[in-house]
Amino acid sequence: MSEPQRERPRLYLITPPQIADIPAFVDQFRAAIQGGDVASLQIRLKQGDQIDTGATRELAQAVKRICLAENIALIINDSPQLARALEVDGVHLGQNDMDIAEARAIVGEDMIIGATCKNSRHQAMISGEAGADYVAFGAFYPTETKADTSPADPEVLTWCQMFLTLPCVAIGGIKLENAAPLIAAGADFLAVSSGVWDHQDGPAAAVAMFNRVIDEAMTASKV
Ligand code: TZP
Ligand code: MG
Repeated sequence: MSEPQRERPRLYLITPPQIADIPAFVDQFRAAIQGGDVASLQIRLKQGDQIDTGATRELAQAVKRICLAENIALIINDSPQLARALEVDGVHLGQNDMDIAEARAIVGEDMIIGATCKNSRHQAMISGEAGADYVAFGAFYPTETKADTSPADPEVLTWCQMFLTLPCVAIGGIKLENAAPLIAAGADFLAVSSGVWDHQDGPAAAVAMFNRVIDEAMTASKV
């Protein structure tokens, strides 16, 4: 008898780092999620190294109802305080942001906390012990969306499938053409920004095609 397959991987959208026209972006987001399955949206709006609080608030308020209606988890980057104030579903923390335990005390038991682990199994284990709900690895491919990335090896995703119970998110430069090996290696979620928003056929077509790539890669996956 064959082993039961892991759950179908899903798409985790990340906003571009800057958005000039928030209402226009909300329309793009609405279109994108008509393209196919989307698990979550992370609002990651930056002014230099800092979170752009004003734009984050505006966008969160504009997409909250859509996310609720479509069962899409709305996640805020960097700030547990802001995630709590905006009553979103989760917060995503980098290694230079707040400790997971400290963040948990702010956001409460029910909010999702995601932890960036770059390429570190050790970081993933301690993040899990501290109460993270998912671990994110990357950057798997070169990206222009974030300046200070370091390379990650797809093997870390396989390790995560084998040894951790937490879901793992793959991030960094993921496009339609390079996503399949990450799914085959064990990614539970593909976190994608420019690969969706800047796709030449538009975000809805990109979401549809990413879903097709996920289905095809799962058929071939050994993990
Ligand atoms: N963290 C590591 S790489 C990255 C982040 C936020 C950027 C992801 O954006 P893209 O455009 O999908 O490479
Ligand atoms: Mg951060």
